[in-house]
Parts: sequence; structure tokens; C-alpha cells
Amino acid sequence: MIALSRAKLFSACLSLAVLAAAGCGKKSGEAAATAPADDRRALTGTVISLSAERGTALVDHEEIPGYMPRMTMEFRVTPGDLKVLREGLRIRGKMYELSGDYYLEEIWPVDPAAERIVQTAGQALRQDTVTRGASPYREVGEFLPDFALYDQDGKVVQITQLRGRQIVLNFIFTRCPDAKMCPATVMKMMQLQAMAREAGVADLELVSITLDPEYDTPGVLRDYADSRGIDTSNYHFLTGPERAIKDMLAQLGVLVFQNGPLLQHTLATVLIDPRGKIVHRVDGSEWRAEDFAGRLRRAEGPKTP
Ligand SMILES: [Cu+2]
Repeated sequence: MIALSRAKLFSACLSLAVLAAAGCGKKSGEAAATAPADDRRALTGTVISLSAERGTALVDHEEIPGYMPRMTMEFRVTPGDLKVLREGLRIRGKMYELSGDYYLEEIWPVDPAAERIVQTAGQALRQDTVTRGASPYREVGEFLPDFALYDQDGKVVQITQLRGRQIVLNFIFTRCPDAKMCPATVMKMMQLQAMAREAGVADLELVSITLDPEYDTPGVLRDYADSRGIDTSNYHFLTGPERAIKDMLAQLGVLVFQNGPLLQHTLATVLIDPRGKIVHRVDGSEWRAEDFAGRLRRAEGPKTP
């Protein structure tokens, strides 16, 4: 198990060397120079069975050219991935071997029907972003563009499915090391969730889209939510194709830029009304849950006695 955490740490550091978070302002502080070369190998396969006790997935994987023939083998996976995976699911991921154990990470579901939805929505979003020209940014009063991404359970969420509900949306990433940025924002989203519940607002959906989709797979988002005790019944952590996320960032006026090894980003939180219109926006990390809670409309449906 020590080997596991060390391997995890190394692979995290390795990615941090490329993407260490800032803006989010600080360096990770990890000695990325000591990380080994990336010897992970891309793999595609089908989940045969899962073992929660062992923390493993048995996968029938295709040939890995020059490394391994097609075979069924057991991989260690994170608790989050264990929840995302299910028997019969096609997946792609990256495997590596350490001290005789095999590990699988960067796991994505490969479901043709789901991929078609995400791709089609991504193409429409791309077209829309291009059509909007040099400044695709949508102001308060405009509609949120349509998009489809994967949530923390690996399921597709189309924003059109949430029409008719009030949405509070922003962007975060799980490796953000600056407590005042993404971690604080997620905490405020949780506060907002609790406030809305207390106020009897039953149609609130919270959405945090990752701005680091390469690292933030559905399983990583699941682990992130679980480690914070987040109720994901109406809080969706979304990830998916980088292109689609970049288009969403552009349309919502959130900047992400690489500063040497650091990933820096701005922050914006928007409220979307049930028709899909952006009705409120606060830039920066200083937004308040109370402010958004106070703007939520209560359902005017028939009251139950
Ligand atoms: Cu951040």
C-alpha cells in the first residue's frame, strides 16, 4: 500500500510539473524533477468484475502493441473509479506496473451512445463559439450555451436536461492548491446547497466544470466529491473533451493560462434561470453563497398541505 501511495504521488507530481496549479497562485512545492518518466501505457478494454475489498478491477484489455498481448488482468484503481466502473463497461485508461502490481488510472468510459451525445454537443458548441467571433463571451441577460459533459459517475449530463431548473455554475479543478480559490468555491457551493434546501428551493442544480479535464476524469471527480462529503444528488462535477471545456470557458469569460509550469485561472460564478438565461454573475473568488441563495426563486407550484 505504501507503494501505491508513492506511485500515486509520483504520477501526480509528474502531471504537476506540467500543470502545477496557480492563480490558484502557488507552486505545488513538490520536487517534480525527481518524478520518473511517464511509463504509463494507454489501454482499452472491458470491465469483467470489480472488487471493492481489494480495490481492484478485472479488465479484459486489448493488445498493447510491443508490451502485452490481449489478456484479462486485475488492476488497482481508486475508490472513485470503483464507483464509476461497472461490469461490461468499455473503458480506456493508462496502466503501469509497480512492484508486481498493476495500476489503472485516467479511466474514461467508452460508451458509443454517450460519446455521440458529447461529440455532437461539442461540435455544436464549437460552431457556436466560432460564429460568435473574437469575443464569444456571454453577458448577463444572454443564454447559457448548450453543452454535454460527463459527471462524477461517468454519466452524460446535457445542460438541456436541467432546463426548467435554476443552476449555479462555475469552473474548478481538483488539484487547485490555493485554498482561497477552487476549494473555497466548492465549499461555498456546498453552503449554497444547504441554504437552498433550508429555504425550500427544490429546483437548484449546482455545476462545477473542471478546467483540467486531462487529470480530472469522472473517477477523480468522484473521489474529490466523496473526500469532501459532498451530496451529489444536485451537485454535478463535470468533465469531458478539452475542446468543449475551452469553448465553455471562452463563452463564460473565464481565463486559464499556463504560466511556466503553473496553471492559472480566473473565477466566475453564474446563476442561470429556469429558461437557461444567465441572470447573475460574480467574478473572482469573493462571491458569497448568501448572495446567490437570496436570488434563487422559490417554486410557485401548488403547495402541499
Ligand atoms: Cu483554482
